[in-house]
Amino acid sequence: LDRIPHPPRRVPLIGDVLGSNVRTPLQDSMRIAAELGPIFRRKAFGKEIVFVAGAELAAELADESRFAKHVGLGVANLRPVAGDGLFTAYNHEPNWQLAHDILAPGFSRDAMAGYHPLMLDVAGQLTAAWDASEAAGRTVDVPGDMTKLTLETIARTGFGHDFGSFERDFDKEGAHPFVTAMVGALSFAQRRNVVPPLLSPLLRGAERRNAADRAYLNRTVDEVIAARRADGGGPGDLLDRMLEVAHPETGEHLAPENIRRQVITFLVAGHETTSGALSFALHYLAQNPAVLAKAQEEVDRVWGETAVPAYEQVAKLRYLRRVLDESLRLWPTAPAFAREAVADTTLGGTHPMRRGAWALVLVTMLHRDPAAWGEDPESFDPERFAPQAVRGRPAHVFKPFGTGARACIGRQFALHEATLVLGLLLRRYDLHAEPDYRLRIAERLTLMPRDLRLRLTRR
Ligand code: MNH
Repeated sequence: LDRIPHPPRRVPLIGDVLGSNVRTPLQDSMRIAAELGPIFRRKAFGKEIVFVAGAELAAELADESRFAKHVGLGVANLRPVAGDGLFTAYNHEPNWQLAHDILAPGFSRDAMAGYHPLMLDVAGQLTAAWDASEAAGRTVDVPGDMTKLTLETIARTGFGHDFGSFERDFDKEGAHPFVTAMVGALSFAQRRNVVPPLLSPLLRGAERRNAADRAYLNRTVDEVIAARRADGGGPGDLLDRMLEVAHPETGEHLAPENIRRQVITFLVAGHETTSGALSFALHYLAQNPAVLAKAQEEVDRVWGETAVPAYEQVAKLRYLRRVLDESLRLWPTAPAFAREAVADTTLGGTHPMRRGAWALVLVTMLHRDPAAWGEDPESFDPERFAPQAVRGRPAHVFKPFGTGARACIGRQFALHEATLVLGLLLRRYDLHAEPDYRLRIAERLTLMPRDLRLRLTRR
């Protein structure tokens, strides 16, 4: 550990907290990475965390024969909410493999084609709301509306549940209580990481709120399951799989308590990150008129006169997909993941790691390593994802969906949903940034462009 650099001013007991802010732990780590290089450590309140920011070391950590997902930090703090659900399960917990094998077919091509009409319905609610804002000359709240869209999409496609997000009057009623409870539980988990144990009595009020949030999440999920059971089954969606499908080899079923955990897991994991990805992409489109024009030209050409794009027409928006990838490169909305050694090993030939020792991959910095991305990694350029550019790059340098066996199960779902929605929006509107907007990043467990509003005009 001694050979790994750390910030210069360490304070006894509290550690490297000078110049850091509880609201921006990720952006603080990015600044430190820029100074200290591809591997460094930060100490906060007795916990020492090793960060990997460079492409070469990150590629080693992606080697599944030597490393695996580590459930720690923010992920472990979600266990009270998500238990042994897919995202928060320890590698050794039997429910991970069981649920993975039962649910993976729910993300096959066929399954996705089945979700497509429901995704279109939700997108239609978004454009109806945006048409009204456009007609009234109002700007739109991008992260707020994208969160409504992605929550409705996963709830309806996965579980046949309608939260009615678009029918709510946000100014009068606020966000949907499920969203409020979820954001509350996520922020609480985040805060847990940065508040020292000595100060944790100060969290008592927050802990009570957190317990109430968790109870609300559980109650909502139990209602959704009860409704499905009362209907005697649904359209073969994720919830049907959870309730009915047996493991193809062992014949085992998911237990009721585990189903509750999985539903919460999918409602949370299935919407926050996609909402951020859509929001960042819309920001970059509005800031780069040439990119916007090119993407609009593609949608007009590829979709042509088709009023309603078919499932197969979405993946044909190749350029728009590059826009999305480039947004996820600069702001991967799940900005870090942890990897642990499966046996004693040496990282980068110099850093010995015992079995179980772990490091955090700082994906935002991996995605800015000049060795992989060139000398101007901060610039937004979708051409970085043109096929010949991708072929010229080493493996394991683009990891917005994590890596290995525990990588994102919802990747194709998110990419289909986001590309579809961006295509529909660009076909319909020109996007105009607010003149004085400067991108600022809001950090929860996921990233969002803070206070992003756009003005629309119908094309
Ligand atoms: Mn998703 C795991 C990013 C959309 C469901 N997701 C992961 C991981 C990353 C990630 C990174 C790995 C975390 C780790 O190693 O600790 N996910 C994203 C991003 C988007 C996204 C950037 C959108 C953009 N995820 C989705 C969607 C769903 C989903 C949509 C569901 C419909 N993700 C999951 C689940 C896991 C996961 C479930 C855990 C998989 C496992 O461990 O088996």
